[in-house]
Amino acid sequence: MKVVTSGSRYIDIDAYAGCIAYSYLLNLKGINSKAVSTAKLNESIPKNLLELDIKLDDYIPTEEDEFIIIDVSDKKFFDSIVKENKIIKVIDHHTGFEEYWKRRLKEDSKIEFIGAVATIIFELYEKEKLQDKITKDIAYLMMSAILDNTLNFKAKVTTNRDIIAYKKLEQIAKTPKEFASKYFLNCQKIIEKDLKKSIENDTKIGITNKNLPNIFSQLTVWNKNKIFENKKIIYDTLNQFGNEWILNFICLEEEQSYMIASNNLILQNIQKLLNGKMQENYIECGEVWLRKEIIKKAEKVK
Ligand SMILES: [Mn+2]
Repeated sequence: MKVVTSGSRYIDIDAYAGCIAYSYLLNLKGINSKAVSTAKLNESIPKNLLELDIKLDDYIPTEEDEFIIIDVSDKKFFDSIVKENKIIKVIDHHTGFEEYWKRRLKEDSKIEFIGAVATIIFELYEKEKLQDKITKDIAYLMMSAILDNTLNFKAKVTTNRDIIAYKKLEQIAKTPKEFASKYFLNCQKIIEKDLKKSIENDTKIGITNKNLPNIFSQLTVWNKNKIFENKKIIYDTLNQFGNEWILNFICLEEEQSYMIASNNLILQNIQKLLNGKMQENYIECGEVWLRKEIIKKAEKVK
């Protein structure tokens, strides 16, 4: 049995869609395979996608199992079911371990720095000339993964390959134009239902850069209004972690980030870095920033 799996702590829609779509591809080729995960599913996988007919598989481990890892290549983060010496393939788009896997797995290591792992998997269907076998449900999953991981194509990690794969999947799924806003609004519903938990789940503690506070949180929504009206929850949630924090609040409808911080000194520093428009107690950035891009930029400042 080939077991297609991903990360350990939580997985996002890219990992979820990637495991299911790749396992489906193997089965189409006559290779017995399962998509398996023991991780928590995060806010990027809304209820309507979990309710599709195609899902993760149940799994009972056997000695013969071999593992295919999707959307992660750092061993520390592999799903607990993975047996290190039984890994036969890695498909990922994160940097850091590409040399190691290339040496160990040769052409079975497929680590490429593009917007979404779902894009790589769509291209593998094309390579096998099996793209006509992609079902609507699988197309929905892969489209959602590309939307999420590229932030609706606004993140700087987006490549032309992601855009092309999405367009082709759009034809397969025959989705209306507003598929993207609907997807993000569905994710937003989960966030609004438990804002505190959503913020906690994406708060990074231990940033070590003199231009940034130690606590750096991130939240992505389609429309900010409801959450913006109730900023108290944001302050209360992040104040639990410490008194110096910043939140990168990405609003995709407006195609920009808002920066909210525990004090104005932090906001002034971030404004020097990103050149946004300072408002009373937040910054309007005018463009979408990802936390990892902001950290990278802060590290370049002497
Ligand atoms: Mn990904």
